[in-house]
Amino acid sequence: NPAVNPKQQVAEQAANMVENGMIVGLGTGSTANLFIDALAQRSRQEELQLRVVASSVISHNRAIKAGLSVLSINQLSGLDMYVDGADEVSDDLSLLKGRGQDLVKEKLLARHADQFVVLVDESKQVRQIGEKHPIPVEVAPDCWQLVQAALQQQGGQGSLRPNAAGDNVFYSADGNLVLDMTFTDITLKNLNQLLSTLPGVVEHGIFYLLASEVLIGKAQGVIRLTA
Ligand code: DER
Repeated sequence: NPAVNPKQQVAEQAANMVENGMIVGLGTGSTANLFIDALAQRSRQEELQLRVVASSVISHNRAIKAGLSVLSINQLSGLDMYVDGADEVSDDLSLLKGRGQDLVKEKLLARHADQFVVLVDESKQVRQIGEKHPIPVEVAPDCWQLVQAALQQQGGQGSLRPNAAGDNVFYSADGNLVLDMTFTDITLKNLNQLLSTLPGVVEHGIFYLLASEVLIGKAQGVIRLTA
């Protein structure tokens, strides 16, 4: 039904991919919220036996309110599926994430899930990751200048993310600072390698070849990209 909001369409399609008995990871953001609500509705209608685990407090609370059976991350040794939005998606299914504040748990659940399903509308499609937004680099608070200097040596430019009010720095859900950085003349593969191995970097927003599929909601329907 093309009249339905494209993000709602992909949320419902992802909810229909969930199998009875699964442990499902819940992302964070407006699209993840639509998925949580669609999954809860389907679970009620079909009396599914599901357990869910959230990447943020806000998604945890939304799932409880929706009547889903919620686990904590420390109870998990694995999960069947993780469903989340993204800020940018490229054709090879690499993603930019982390414009929110829950990047650490989002990537943790994405990496350890058997299946990582990404929900976007076409506004998130880019030819190259980093095209529309800086790369979030989440750093342990004391390390931000050393990390910034190391990234500047690699051609990076950027600064600490300010808070919403603009009168302080932004702190993530895990109490870290975030450097929003732009880079030129470096491949995504090499940038992922640099950011994944630099001491002081807790997490970063490049999800290099992590997604198993991406559902893109468009006016004329849903496009499904698979790895
Ligand atoms: O923080 C993130 O990485 C989220 O995926 C988020 O930025 C996407 O949010 P949206 O679904 O509200 O666009």
